[in-house]
Amino acid sequence: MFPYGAEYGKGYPASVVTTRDVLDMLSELARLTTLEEGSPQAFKVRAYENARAAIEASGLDVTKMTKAELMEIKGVGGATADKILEFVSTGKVAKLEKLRAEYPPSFVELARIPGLGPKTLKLIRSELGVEDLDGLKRAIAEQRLRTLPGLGKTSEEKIARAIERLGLHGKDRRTPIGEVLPLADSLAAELAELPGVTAAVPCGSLRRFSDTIGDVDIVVATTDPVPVMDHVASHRLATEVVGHGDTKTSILTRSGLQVDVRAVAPDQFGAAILYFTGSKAHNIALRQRAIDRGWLLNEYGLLDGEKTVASNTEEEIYAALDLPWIPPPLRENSGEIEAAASGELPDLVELEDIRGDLHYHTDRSGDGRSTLEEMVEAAVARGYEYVAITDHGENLAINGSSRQEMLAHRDRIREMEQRHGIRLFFGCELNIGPDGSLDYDPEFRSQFEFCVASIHSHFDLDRETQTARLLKAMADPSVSVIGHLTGRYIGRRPGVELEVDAVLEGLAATGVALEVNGSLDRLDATADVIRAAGRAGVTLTISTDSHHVSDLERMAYGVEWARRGWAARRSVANTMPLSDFEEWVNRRR
Ligand code: DGT
Ligand code: CA
Ligand code: CA
Ligand code: ZN
Repeated sequence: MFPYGAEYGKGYPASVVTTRDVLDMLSELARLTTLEEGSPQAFKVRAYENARAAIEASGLDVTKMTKAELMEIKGVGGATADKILEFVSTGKVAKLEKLRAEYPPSFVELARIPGLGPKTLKLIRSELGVEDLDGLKRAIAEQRLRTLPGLGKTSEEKIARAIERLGLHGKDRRTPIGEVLPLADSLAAELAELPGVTAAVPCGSLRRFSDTIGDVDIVVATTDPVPVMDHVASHRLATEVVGHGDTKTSILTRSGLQVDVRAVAPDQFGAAILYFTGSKAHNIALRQRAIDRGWLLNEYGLLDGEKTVASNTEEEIYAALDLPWIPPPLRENSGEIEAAASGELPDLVELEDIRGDLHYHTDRSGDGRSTLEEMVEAAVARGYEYVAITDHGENLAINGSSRQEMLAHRDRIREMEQRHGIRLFFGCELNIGPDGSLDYDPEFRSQFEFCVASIHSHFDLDRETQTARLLKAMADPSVSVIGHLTGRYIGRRPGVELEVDAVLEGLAATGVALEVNGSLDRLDATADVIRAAGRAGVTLTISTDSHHVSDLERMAYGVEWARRGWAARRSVANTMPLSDFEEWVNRRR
């Protein structure tokens, strides 16, 4: 059902540590270590993150390796190897347990708020006794934050605004999809392996590919529900069992995320996943269509009195209601049922349509972690016809490249193009300055064959200035696409404010494309903006912003997100065959 998922956790007995668990452990270790102050910590964080990425990219099972074997994986150091060994043999890592005790999830959550670095967090904790969001809100309401050294009225107000804009609401907080998807996919894959189970699918907002998730809803088709329920209730992810029944079990994970698992009979699976995928508004509208036909629609089936009209698959239920199957990302009752009824659903883009990636870094960028050759080989392995290599321009001081470095890079790119038989566009990710200016100069920029232009700083400028900034950048003839439109990080950084209509008008007029960024942390532009872009006739690109070979799989997320924005196949530039794509790129130059 999901385009992704197959690569995620293969399923594992609850008592045995898998490579996926090791990856999760390293992520958590990195995340919690960030909260510790000081530069050696930053070094450690990077070591954990690099090790995690290297292990994931290697595809190796690290649970049966010796220390020497672990350290043979490029990117895994001795200290990290020790932690992996400790985890595999005991199921725990002492260092992580210590960090968990020091930083409970309700405190960790505060680190998402811009302006609250480790130092400030430590201070508000020790001086004001702030332990969670509610405590922080209270301290702000009482104007106590501004009394601390290094803080003031301005930073207090800024933090208050960030809390509001991020929609952090304590108990009913929503979790960014990137923190939920791997866990839900791997749990579903695990349940699918249990005896009697024929299918297990994450439904709810996750299947609709919402960018934030309230809770996880997994539906399991099985002839034997009790072992499934017991398995979930005793799962190592569960820190609390909220409910444990014959057909429904709910647990809380350590971070406070609720997971509901429901078991249904295989012949009612279609009706159940339809119901639990929602959205509620979509369900209500569908139910009305059933009522109009004298029927009833619920989680057990489409019913005509005692008789079942359809229940096995979603397709059968939609068909009985005179509708084609509606893809889950569209199910928000925002016109999809009417469009489906009149045969006007968009011809949505699919993963198989994608012929190349257009936002792609190598270790030429300071934050890139795979070499050019590794990145090119990975693109070839995915069957791409073309890739735009877009390392950062010189203005991003730490990550950027000088003119000489870029020209040398171009030679290497040409060489790789020859060696690997794939069209490589010599490109750049230009940084958009606060006034809309770009890296290098017009003449130097004209040497690039494909440029993404993106905002990487000055997120607080007012709406008018931000809009003017983007309009100026897109007017430059070297620019083919605006990257990650607002610069948001889901749940962490709200992104710039824009006059969206003016920006879309500008894109349509200049022929510059709008990027759909497949990084689960970004998913930028938002789905509403993507949909509006379609109406305005703006061309899209779907890209991964890869910094490592393991990032290429984000293309599936980018496509799913574009579908949530109703993106039609023909509106996406990187579905074009190479010759058409070259023509499209050169139109502006
Ligand atoms: P979330 O968890 O807030 O991110 O959003 P959802 O959509 O996953 O919502 P959730 O978990 O409350 O419920 C999952 C699905 O179950 C929802 O999308 C539709 C269905 N559902 C839940 N409550 C109702 C209801 O009262 N009426 C109808 N028709 N459907 C419901
Ligand atoms: Ca849910
Ligand atoms: Ca739920
Ligand atoms: Zn980038």
